[in-house]
Amino acid sequence: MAAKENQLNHLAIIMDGNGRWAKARKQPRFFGHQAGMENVERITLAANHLGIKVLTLYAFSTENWARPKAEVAYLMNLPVRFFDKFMPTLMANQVKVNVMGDLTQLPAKTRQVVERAMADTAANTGLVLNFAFNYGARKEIVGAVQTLARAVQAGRLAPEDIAEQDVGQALMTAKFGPYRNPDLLIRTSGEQRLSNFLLWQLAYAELAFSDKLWPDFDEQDLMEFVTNYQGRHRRFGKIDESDS
Ligand code: V0D
Repeated sequence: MAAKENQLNHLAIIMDGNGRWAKARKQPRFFGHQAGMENVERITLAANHLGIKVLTLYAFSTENWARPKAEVAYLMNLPVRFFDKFMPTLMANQVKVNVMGDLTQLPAKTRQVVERAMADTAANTGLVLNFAFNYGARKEIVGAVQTLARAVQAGRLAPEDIAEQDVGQALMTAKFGPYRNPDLLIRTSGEQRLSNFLLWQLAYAELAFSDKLWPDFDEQDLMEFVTNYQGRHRRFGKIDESDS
């Protein structure tokens, strides 16, 4: 059966406000990252129960290598801690893990843990939990352009035949098939910017902003945004979007 027009299949979230959350409690930044990490589990399970197919999460701090060394080291170790703590719950709920971004530049331990989590959950049939980690949209698009240029050089593709679908196919979201483009983007913490997140894939997405800081954004908030999306979308469900 075809998915309902107003079904939210792919939700993307920019998880912002963790540092501010910690500061408000007179705690160091990592305290906010820890609380933010715990909220990833809570929102993942809630999204799974709402029937969302793909949840893409972006902590745009990953891109920000200019942070103090100790903080970057702490952030790079978050996947290790995340999977240590939550893998049993992810398995019990059939959550499938994907990580998109430049994994080659990561510390060896981080890359191993990430690759192992993807392998261990590969057969799971529930929600796809997709982390954008060491990810930048422009970098992703440059990679797609390089893939297409190689196809042209090999004589498999003519420049004038390059279509939107070809670009979409060369992006890291291609593996999500019909769900490759987010239907809705939520950014927490009151900021209203894309910060180099999924520039191509968000072309037709609804954009929504919450003033809540990420550690405070709970199941109830998610439910409100999803319900609102479905309500708004019922009227526009007939408008067809590009499938690239
Ligand atoms: C820090 C809120 C889990 C944002 C969430 C550096 C601030 C907690 C992961 C994670 C972050 C990433 C990949 C993976 C498994 C888990 C994570 C970052 C930040 C980016 F395979 N939490 N988390 N990644 N924070």
